[in-house]
Amino acid sequence: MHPYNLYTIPVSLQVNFDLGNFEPCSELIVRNLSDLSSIFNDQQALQDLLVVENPVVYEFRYAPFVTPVSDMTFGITRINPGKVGNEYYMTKGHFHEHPDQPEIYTCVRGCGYLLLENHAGEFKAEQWQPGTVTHIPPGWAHRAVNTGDGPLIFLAFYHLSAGHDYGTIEKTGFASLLIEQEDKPVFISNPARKSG
Ligand code: PAN
Ligand code: ZN
Repeated sequence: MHPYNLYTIPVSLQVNFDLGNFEPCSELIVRNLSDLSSIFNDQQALQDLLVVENPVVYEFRYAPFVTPVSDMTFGITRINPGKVGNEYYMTKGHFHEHPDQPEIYTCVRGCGYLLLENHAGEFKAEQWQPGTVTHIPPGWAHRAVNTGDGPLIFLAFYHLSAGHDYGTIEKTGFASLLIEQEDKPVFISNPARKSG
């Protein structure tokens, strides 16, 4: 049994696209820099930052609309602007636990990239601006990266039962990193890349 309310009659919520939140909201996950230490390449830069502060890298809010026969879920993520060394702030990234589960992301504010990688090691990067909708097919790990000066805010639509498998992509890392060079985002291959 999951702990969520049952929504057998239609309901609505109100999203604030500027702030990247919605009301009413009961489920909030905040990821600080210290929660994300394994995903950044420059470990020295990470440690230097953590000595001074432990900033919020991103916040993720979600609303599971669970009925006895369905579990559509709405989510909104706000990634703050920032970098660790020259690598931009980004989400942890994950595969879905269930291999038949897709997702749709919609960028509503800011700019960046969605990095995607499947189990065969095929890598793709989708450039984002407000209004970009990306379909994430089943079997593709996904990570959003904020390359802008302001927040990157995106909506997510998925099934709650899709689940999150963080461990698989954490072990290998994504094939490419997005770093800033001469004020521009540049892809480089991940020096810490391990084969799966
Ligand atoms: C999203 C993500 C959200 C936070 O709703 O869960 O953006 O990213 P991480 O889960 O990688 O920390 C989603 O893809 N749900 O399936
Ligand atoms: Zn997902």
